[in-house]
Order: sequence, then C-alpha cells, then structure tokens
Amino acid sequence: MKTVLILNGPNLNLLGTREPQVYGSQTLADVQALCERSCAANGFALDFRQSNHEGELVDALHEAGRLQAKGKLAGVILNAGAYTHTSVALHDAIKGTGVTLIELHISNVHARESFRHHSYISPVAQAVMCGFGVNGYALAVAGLAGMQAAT
Ligand code: CA2
Repeated sequence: MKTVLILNGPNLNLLGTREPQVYGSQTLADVQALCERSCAANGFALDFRQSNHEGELVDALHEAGRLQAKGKLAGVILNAGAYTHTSVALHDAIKGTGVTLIELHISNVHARESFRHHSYISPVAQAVMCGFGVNGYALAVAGLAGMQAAT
C-alpha cells in the first residue's frame, strides 16, 4: 500500500480557532480524521503533518521524493499556507525532487487579496485545488488515486 503525504504549512495549526467565514470551523485534527477516511477509501496509507517552518517543509519534500523513487509514496498534497506566495525554496524542492504534488488551498485564493493570486507552487504542481473548504483534502486524495490509476 502506498502512502500519501499531506503536508500543511504555517498557521494551519490554528484552523477552527479563527476566521471561520474563510476557513470553516473544523480543526486540523478534524481534517486529519477526514484524510484518514479518504485515504482508507482510496487504498492509501496516510502521513499527515504540519509545520510552521519553511526548512522543515523542504526536508519533508526531500524525504517524499526519496520515498516516491522507492515506490512507497503515491504523492504529496501540500497546503503551503502563506509560503505558497513567497517561497522559492519550496518551488525548488518540488522541482528538484520531481515528487508528484497537488497544491491545495481551503479558500479560493483568487477571490481574495491580490498578494494571494501568485503561487510559487503551481508551476511545479501536477494539479491545483482551491475553494472547496476542507473537503478539498478528500477530493485531492481521490484525485491522486485517479492519477495513480492512469499511470
Ligand atoms: O486557503 C488556504 O488554505 C491558504 O493556504 C491558507 C493560508 C493563506 O495564507 C493562503 O493564502 C491560503 C493561511 C493559513 C492560516 O490559517 C488560519 C486558520 C485559522 C485562523 C488563522 C489562520
């Protein structure tokens, strides 16, 4: 059974505590439980992580690239949070490892402030999911399963 790495960036540990009109009222623990169900339904194991530190996210992407090369990882679903809009380091890590990656945002970033319209992740992602609320995580897992079936 292949693993899916679901990686969450800065401040996503605060999910469910503020801004429910933007991000909903579910906590990150609720999202993890949703992802557990979605991975089980699609025949994947789940590795679910959150970090507020850019370098830790880079290290996790490197590890993911190694695991995918060994056939143990289906891919990564990355909500890079605000680093989406700033991080050349994450862009380079995704490009450098060649890992299969779905960019995910809970909110529709294109309907928000203009500084959220640019992503350093999108050009190196296989797919982009945004605006479905936290249910986007489950949809992205199903999308990754579809990509696997097509290969
Ligand atoms: O919509 C998304 O998932 C974002 O990646 C969330 C980021 C934001 O910077 C991106 O532009 C879009 C912010 C995550 C912070 O989440 C919080 C949730 C509740 C309370 C405070 C922050």
